[in-house]
Amino acid sequence: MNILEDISLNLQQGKAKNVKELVQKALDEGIAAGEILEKGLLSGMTTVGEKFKNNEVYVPDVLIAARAMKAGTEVLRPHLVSSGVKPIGKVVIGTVKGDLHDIGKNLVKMMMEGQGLEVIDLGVDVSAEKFVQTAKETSAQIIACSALLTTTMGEMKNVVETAKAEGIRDKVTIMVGGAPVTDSFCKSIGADIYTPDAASAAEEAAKVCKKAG
Ligand code: B1M
Repeated sequence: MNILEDISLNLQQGKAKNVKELVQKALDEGIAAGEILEKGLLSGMTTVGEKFKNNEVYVPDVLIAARAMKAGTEVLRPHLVSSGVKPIGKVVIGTVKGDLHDIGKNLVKMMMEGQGLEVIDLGVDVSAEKFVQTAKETSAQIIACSALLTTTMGEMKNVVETAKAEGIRDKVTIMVGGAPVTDSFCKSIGADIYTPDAASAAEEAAKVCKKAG
């Protein structure tokens, strides 16, 4: 078994300490941070998701796998995030109201920071009012909403509507993403940009800020 498969397996088993050590070992061996993320951590999490869907593992198993994922991404963080550079723009990010999934959102945040953006992280279960109020107060160029549940993705429409009601719709770009979200959903709710993954979200956000600034 290669080290990336080993990371994936240990993540599936929720062995946070092993995951942390293996990620560091992989970095020391010269494997790129992006490859460790994709082929080790994300691959393990995808398997956990499939097993969860098939009732082969349950919520507590998913939680400990998520904890191992976090431990691994923390080791990768310095390799994905550039430091000491003047931010090119400001993003308010969060997982929408009613939704507690934050692994994807945290990755988007990390990648955006890597693109030189300042990211204000509101965490999970964030109301439309909170997204808009914070964007208003901080003059952020972008609101980035993540949702993992089909039952919560509709909350993104409230973000768009609240931004209109608060008079900032023309000043802020609203980005949406998360497993159930699609480009056609993005268009149907009047949001601006849908991206399928964290890296493309960060690239698009950087483009928006470079254009504005
Ligand atoms: Co939940 N969960 N979960 N869960 N969970 C899913 C999402 C589910 C698909 C599992 C399944 O049935 N196969 C399912 C949703 C079904 C649906 O809505 N159709 C589900 C369910 C049902 C639930 C509960 C209702 C279970 C229950 O209690 N019975 C419950 C809901 C709680 C709540 O939120 N209110 C629940 C709870 C949990 C845990 C707490 C146990 C845990 C979350 C821990 C945490 O996040 N801290 C959890 C997990 C881990 C998952 C799975 C297994 C993995 C999600 C994940 O982190 N993936 C997930 C199954 C799956 O996705 N395969 C599942 C890795 C992550 C990197 O991917 O977040 O998609 P993702 O992010 C991607 C892209 O989507 C994108 O970038 C990332 C990759 O580059 N992206 C963006 C994300 N946000 C973006 C924003 C952007 C752009 C791109 O622009 C702004």
